[in-house]
Amino acid sequence: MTPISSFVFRRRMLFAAVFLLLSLPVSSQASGARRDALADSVKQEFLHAWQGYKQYAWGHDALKPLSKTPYDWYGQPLLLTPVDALDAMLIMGLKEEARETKQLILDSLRLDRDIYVSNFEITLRLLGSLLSIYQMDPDPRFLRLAEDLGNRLMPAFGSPTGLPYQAVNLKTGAVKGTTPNPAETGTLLIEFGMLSKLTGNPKYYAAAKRALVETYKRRSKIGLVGTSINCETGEWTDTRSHIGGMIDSYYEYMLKAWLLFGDEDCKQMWQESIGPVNTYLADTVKGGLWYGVVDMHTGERRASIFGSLDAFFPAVLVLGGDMARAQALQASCYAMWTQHDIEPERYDYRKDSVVNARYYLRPEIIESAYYLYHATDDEQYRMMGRTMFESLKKFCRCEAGYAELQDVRTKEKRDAMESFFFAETLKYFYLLFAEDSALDFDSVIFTTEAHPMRKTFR
Ligand code: DMJ
Repeated sequence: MTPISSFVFRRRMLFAAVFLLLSLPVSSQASGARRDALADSVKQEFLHAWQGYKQYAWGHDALKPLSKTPYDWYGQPLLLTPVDALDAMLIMGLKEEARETKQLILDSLRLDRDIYVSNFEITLRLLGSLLSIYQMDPDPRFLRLAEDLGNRLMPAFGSPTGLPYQAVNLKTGAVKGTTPNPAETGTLLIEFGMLSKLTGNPKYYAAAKRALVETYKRRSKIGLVGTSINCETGEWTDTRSHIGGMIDSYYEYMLKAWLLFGDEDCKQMWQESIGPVNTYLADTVKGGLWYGVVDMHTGERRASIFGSLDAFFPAVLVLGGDMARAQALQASCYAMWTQHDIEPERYDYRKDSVVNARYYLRPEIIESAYYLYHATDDEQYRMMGRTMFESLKKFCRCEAGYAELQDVRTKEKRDAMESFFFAETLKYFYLLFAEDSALDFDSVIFTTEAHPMRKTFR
């Protein structure tokens, strides 16, 4: 089923569901109450972690939750956590926290700083957030901040190929970092594209789309991309191909840019890319579906490594209409999670062993459970969510918030809590349990940082 026709199908199913709802048995009502209680519990945990940020790191990028100290990525604050977290507060109805956070951002977010920032990370965490906040709270100051930030990041696209440099100085526009990966070159179009739609200035869309197209144009004869590319020469510098970190959202944005903007080139790039991904990267082991690592030119298998970042792919498959692979892959992701009650960063699915034991409080597997629940109404995905939420509380909660794990086997904690814990992990848990009452899934496309972009910008 194509994504569009699957949406139409689901809309029809909605009418049927309304009739069903009217005749729900008491046990279903009870499960509805449990669901509300779970959504409320996510909100309480959000407040717990937010309280820690407020008390020990207010005005800084992030909180180190074990030492209870603030942390700024570039030595000077860009308010990464508050900006990334604000739309989650609005979705959860945390009005007072949202009001204070808005004030903090408008009073103290300063962008004219003499620092080199990652074009990719700042686009995801700041630009995407500012635009999504603006769609929820149309205060023109949010759009002005987004436009200012977009203009400061634009020099990144000034390479001879149009593939972006990795870092840009927010004050001077100087650039550095000549070997971006496809995630860095191809995960910009939703944010920059939306900036164009909302400001009426097409230059942002054009630059980000060119970066995506230039990456795609350099795919191998068998249709795959590598792990890094020189943005000045256009030559691949690492030819390993996979769907994990450093490539992941390159695929996600082709599909989403088509669905959000109706961009036919993106549709064509997605349709040309998903076949080779399934042909060469998919790997069935003991009946389970995984996606591994191959050489981009020959398709020869290089490794059987999968990890917490790869767990975004079931959600993308759902959006692309491939329910069978989405469900099979989510089952593998969940098996990876339950082995140690929390997923490792990297896992060898053929050797059945942990390769990198950290857990960064990542959201991807929860995001996929949310998409699958939305598409199937199958309670197993909410049960997965409940189990994962319980393990998170058990192993990662600490006095000042939530802490990453140094090792999922020993559950030793690590002194970090990334902004995406608020922006994505807790948001997706909340949406999985509260679902349509909190946000109409079909009216938005989520950025890779879980910022919902409304489709009605036109
Ligand atoms: C987020 O910053 C984004 O989801 C990105 O696409 C990948 N990694 C993190 C969360 O794990």
